[in-house]
Amino acid sequence: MPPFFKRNSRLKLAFVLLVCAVIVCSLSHRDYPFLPLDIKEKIPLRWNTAKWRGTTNSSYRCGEESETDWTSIKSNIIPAIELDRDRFLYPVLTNGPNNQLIGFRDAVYLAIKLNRTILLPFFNKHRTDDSRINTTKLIPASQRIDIDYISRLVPVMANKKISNICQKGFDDVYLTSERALHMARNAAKHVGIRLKITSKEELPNVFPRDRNFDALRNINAKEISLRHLYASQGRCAIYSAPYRSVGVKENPGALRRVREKYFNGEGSLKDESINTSNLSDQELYALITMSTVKPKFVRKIVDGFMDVSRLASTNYMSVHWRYDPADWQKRCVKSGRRGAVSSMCDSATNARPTDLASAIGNYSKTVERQGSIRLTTVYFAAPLTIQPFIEEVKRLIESRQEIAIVTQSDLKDYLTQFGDCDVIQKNFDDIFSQLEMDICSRAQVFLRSPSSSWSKVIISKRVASTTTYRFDADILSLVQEQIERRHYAK
Ligand SMILES: Nc1nc2c(ncn2[C@@H]2O[C@H](COP(=O)(O)OP(=O)(O)O)[C@@H](O)[C@H]2O)c(=O)[nH]1
Ligand SMILES: [Mg+2]
Repeated sequence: MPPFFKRNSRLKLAFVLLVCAVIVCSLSHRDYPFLPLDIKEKIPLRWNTAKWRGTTNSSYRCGEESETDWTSIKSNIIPAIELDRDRFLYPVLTNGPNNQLIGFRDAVYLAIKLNRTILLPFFNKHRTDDSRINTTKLIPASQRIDIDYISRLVPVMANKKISNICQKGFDDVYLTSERALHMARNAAKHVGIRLKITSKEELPNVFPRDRNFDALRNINAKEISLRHLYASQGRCAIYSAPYRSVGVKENPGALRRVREKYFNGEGSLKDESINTSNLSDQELYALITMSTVKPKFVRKIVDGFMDVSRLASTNYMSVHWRYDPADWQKRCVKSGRRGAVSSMCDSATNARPTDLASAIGNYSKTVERQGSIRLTTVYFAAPLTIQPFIEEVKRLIESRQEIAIVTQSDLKDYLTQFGDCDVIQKNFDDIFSQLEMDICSRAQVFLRSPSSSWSKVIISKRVASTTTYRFDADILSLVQEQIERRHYAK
């Protein structure tokens, strides 16, 4: 410190304050803390290492430190569709996990049409997920999709690269509705990247500018329309709240055509480049749907569970019952419900465990009669918030001794072997839901819950598979028949 400070304490204080002010200024210049980037892209399991505690069917173990192997992806995978690797799209996903997945697919579609590389986003835990409170709400992309699969289709960048790639800020904000601007601002804060401000209006560079724009209603999937709507050349664009926002969605015919032409028997893309001008918009969307599959660790855990529970060696029917009071049924208490929602609410709220047990038992007999498929077991999936309801259905089905039943209590037992696996414990509900989806999607018959994206994602997967599932049906209608029978029997 200069000698004259020793004599003058006021000057000394002023000097200290000045130094503090400089430090504060330089920190705030960073705009936002680099929060989620501290979350490592962990994948729970490792493969081809020691056998797990002597189990015979698996050669994997908990691998806290294992991360997406980007070096291997870069050196071994050439994407079927090449995109500009110098311009990027960062999707901001919204609502429940399967809405996010569909939103991610929309974002990949837009990225292809705009010739941009996808920066992998974070996904979010569902609002009923208890672990949001103790740990984090964020889920790295590698815990929701298989990064190898999407990398075979298009080039994608690791989330952590965003601080380098977009360090000067997001040039443009692509909106799906006016509400999405607020979400883009929040997401930008989270990843620590500012939205560039246009000089005159002090607003971010927003596309489209029409305040009444709503992508759900007025969008056209054609490339020319999308390029016109999101007409900007900036390096980094943030795409806020995609969900059914590109004017195209899964189509059964397109899924089948694409599977036959571009995928091999195991369901991975053939190793050849794809010229997108030879594809219809629906076929392109089908390619994306089939390239966004569950992560490998989810599939591996399910392989193990299927063996232990004997589902793998039986003909089983899976049932998804989505209608929990804690989440789905909330829409039923809103005033003014009409039409389809109203009648679904009536069935969902009146359904008793006996209705489900009878509906499941009767339908398995119908399948046997009409399709000569003897179903010996049911896998019954439902949100963790209605465990007592599930257990009651299980008890009733077991007491009738017509068909065996496996539920989440069996899956939970199986998962106790991963008790020391931190990633699984911290994201238990999220991973559990994905495991149940995978179990449901492999069944010989699937009874879906209408209005649920959880069910819808499974249906697309089944439509795209090499098997034709003739007996897939809607559980709510089957249950409604039982409610009516009960009513008229009074
Ligand atoms: N474990 C489990 N969770 C479920 C099931 N159905 C719904 N959930 C929970 O509810 C969420 C559903 O949210 P979302 O993916 O938006 O699907 P949607 O609300 O049905 O359209 C999931 O993420 C789970 O947390 C189920 O059958 N099993
Ligand atoms: Mg939802």
